[in-house]
Amino acid sequence: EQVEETYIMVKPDGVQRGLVGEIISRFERKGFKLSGLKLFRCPRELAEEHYKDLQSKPFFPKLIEYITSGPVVCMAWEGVGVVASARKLIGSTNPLQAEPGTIRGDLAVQTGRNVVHGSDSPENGQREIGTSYKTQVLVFQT
Ligand code: YYY
Ligand code: MG
Repeated sequence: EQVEETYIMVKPDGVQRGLVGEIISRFERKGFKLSGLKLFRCPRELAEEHYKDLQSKPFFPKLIEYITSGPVVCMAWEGVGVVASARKLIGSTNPLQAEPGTIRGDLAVQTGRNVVHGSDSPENGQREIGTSYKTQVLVFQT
């Protein structure tokens, strides 16, 4: 078992609804280590890079529109097994199918407004932290 990192992002609806503290608190209480955090408005190019695996999906344009619609809170979380565990804490993509007790299960109803992102593999964790967290956005407006 080795320490890994995952990229967690509170999406614009989560920030707007005031759920940042609630979401951070769930990862803190679980016992993972917060290793980076920033608030920014994601530029279109970064959003497209972040979600590049979904480029061919019919919902891609709406997804990019949504994720760039307001400020997001980007985080890197660290720990043994954090990638898979964070996905469990977050719950299924469709909040109506997400178990009660999960973030999406407790706090959301729409797939297109599911309040939080979490990496699906350690490789994507590294990639997404590199894309959205470490990239310097020199001109940004929240
Ligand atoms: O990893 P996760 O966020 O649970 O789902 P993905 O399949 O990676 O899709 C990313 C993102 O796209 C999802 O959180 C909402 C949106 N989306 C959508 O709007 N409609 C779908 N049918 C599937 C996903
Ligand atoms: Mg995904």
